[in-house]
Amino acid sequence: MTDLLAGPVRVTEVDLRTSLAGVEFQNPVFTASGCAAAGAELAPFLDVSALGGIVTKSIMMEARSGRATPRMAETPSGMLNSIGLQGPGIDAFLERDLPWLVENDARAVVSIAGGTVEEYGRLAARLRGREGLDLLEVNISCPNVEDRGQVFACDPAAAAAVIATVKRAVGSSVPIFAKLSPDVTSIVEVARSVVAAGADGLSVINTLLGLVLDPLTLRPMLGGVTGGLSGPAIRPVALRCVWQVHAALPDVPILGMGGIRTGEDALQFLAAGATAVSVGTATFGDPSAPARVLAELRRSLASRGITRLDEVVGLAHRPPPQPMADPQGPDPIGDPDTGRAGPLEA
Ligand code: RRO
Repeated sequence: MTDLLAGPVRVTEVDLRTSLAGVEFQNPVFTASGCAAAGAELAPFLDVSALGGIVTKSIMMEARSGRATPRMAETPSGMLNSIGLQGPGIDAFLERDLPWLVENDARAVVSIAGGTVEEYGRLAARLRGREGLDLLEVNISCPNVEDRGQVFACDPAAAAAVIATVKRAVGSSVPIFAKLSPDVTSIVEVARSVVAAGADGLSVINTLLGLVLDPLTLRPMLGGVTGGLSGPAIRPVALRCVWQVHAALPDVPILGMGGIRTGEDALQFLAAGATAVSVGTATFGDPSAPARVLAELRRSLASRGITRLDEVVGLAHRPPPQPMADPQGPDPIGDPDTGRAGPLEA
């Protein structure tokens, strides 16, 4: 067994390959949806083919200009965004963006978003069987226009309806990951509901709904009033969600995200139960962040003597290693492996 906490530092070759619902990726570091459009913007800063994959900005049926500006506001250790699903629409995406990813040897995780269950179904049908589509991420953090703008991801039944429809549309052609919102009482309840409806994996988590006021006018900073909070400020929330979902559904692969900025952050998400991670907000300050996080993660695993990624996935749920045997004599409270009593119990 690998002792993660003690022992001399060994430098090891690390096998970083990971598998998400049966699809193998060369490593577990992906971009996060919404932080790098469809990947081309990152190409001047990193090799897109060297990452685990590129997760695209959520695409809708039609082109959209998004919400009123301003669309971003800084917060302590994070930021708020209210982009409003700006995007080119599925036709342009299929004609230009997906082929670009294929031509550049990037693995593509395509994120889709809809205002109705039916729109999700139509998007999924357009993507079925497309060359280069490795995974489908279903962003259910969208207002349901048929239900007073109630966010799909905040209602287990509505979330399940989206996933069941997408599943019917793609069949077994591509695994689907449901992207969950932390803005719920029980993220495990939503996770169970979407998995029962056919989700092959879960992306955990989307941003948290927040508000920033302009300190001078005391009015909302963002044109869209509220926005999604991301960055290191949400990392403990995201880590808690990954932990809870993995504890409840240990066989369901998780793409973990929320404030990951370093290889050590990524390692924590893997230990909490993620099979891969997405780097999002960190990319705005440092467009090479996903590549740096990957390099740091590799070093961090090697320095712990870990040779395969699956040694660390879910590790935080296992009991910590027992202290080394005391060379001075028997442990006074007994041997935890044999159960044999020590002197205090004898
Ligand atoms: O476009 C957005 O404003 C947006 C989306 Br679709 C999302 O899923 N999460 C987010 O923080 N912003």
